[in-house]
Amino acid sequence: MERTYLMVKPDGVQRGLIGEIISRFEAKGFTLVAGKLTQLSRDLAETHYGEHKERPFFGELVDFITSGPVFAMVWEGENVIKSSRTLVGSTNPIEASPGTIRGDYGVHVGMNLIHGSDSPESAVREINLFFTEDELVSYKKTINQWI
Ligand code: DAT
Ligand code: MG
Repeated sequence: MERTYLMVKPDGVQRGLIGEIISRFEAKGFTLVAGKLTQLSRDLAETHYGEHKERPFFGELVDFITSGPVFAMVWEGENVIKSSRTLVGSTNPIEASPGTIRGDYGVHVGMNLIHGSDSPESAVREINLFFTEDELVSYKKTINQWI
């Protein structure tokens, strides 16, 4: 079954939106495989966002993502990578549709509440960056036959 890495960013944690965000993925029908509150080191943040190293906002992005605790998660389900990106919404909250997490709660592109892996390759890379194999819990939910 497909897995993805999702992370409530420091703004989402400060605003008390961890529960609301988890609820959306649970309600959609996905399965939580791992979760922890953690604060990123600069090193880990720079590795995680390595693809944006040359972008003008890179320094600001690393400052922000290390500025407070994040809630790191792994979720599982059919097409969960693409589907969770749809639930998250466009990068810039101004463009994110109402009903998406960024569309409902975000204002500023730098503080867009949540990260979600954008491809199967990034999902594997990011899951391994934040979690060890024994932190990932595999289990069956009987309700899944109805999803
Ligand atoms: P996403 O988080 O939707 O995958 P991304 O990978 O292009 O978006 O960028 C990573 C993060 O960097 C994004 O969530 C917020 C920040 N960011 C992107 N574009 C930005 C910009 N033009 N100015 C400031 N921050 C930006
Ligand atoms: Mg991205």
